[in-house]
Amino acid sequence: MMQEDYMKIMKKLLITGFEPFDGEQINPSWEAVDRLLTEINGYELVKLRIPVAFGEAAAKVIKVVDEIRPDVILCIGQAGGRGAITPELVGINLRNASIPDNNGYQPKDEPIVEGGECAYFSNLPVRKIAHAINVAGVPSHVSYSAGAYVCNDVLYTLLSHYKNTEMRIGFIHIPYCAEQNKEPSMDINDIVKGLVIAIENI
Ligand code: PCA
Repeated sequence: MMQEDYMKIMKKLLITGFEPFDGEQINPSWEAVDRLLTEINGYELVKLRIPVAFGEAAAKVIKVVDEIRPDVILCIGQAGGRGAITPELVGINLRNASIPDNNGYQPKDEPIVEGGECAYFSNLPVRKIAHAINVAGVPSHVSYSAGAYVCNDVLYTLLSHYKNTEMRIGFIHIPYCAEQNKEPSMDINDIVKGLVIAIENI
């Protein structure tokens, strides 16, 4: 009985990471999500691995949101070339891919939602999150562009889909991890540490 009461007051956070893409064997976003404890800052974490596929990735998130009704959705993705953990401020209504997604689809200058708003801001406190991660010694700053590939597709689609709800939605890009032998990279433990701090500050 007590256990049930306790479970009822736990808030739920759906956290997603991506499958590998672009010839990589791993995606550090999923590696980091997989390593997180399942309870942080009063949130029960539900972890979901999503495909690097336009449309499909966001649809999978929405399906699980409908099932589990989380309070927060936090999506994580790899941003090769970045050296810091970067909470994204904005999702834009644009698909433009320099490489095909994992279904072989490579859109060029297409809207995500035909006739939709140009952009939506994340409603997570991205500055507070970036600051807190930095203070803990892990490089972090706010990003003003999640790109126009699948990560932005997921962020924009979720912000658009839940725009008139209480749903809190954020996206954090992370660097390559050391195992991928690409630069710049970040130790997976620092990536995990950064994500924990992010969850502590949402
Ligand atoms: N990064 C890509 C998609 C999947 C991922 O991890 C992006 O930044 O769009």
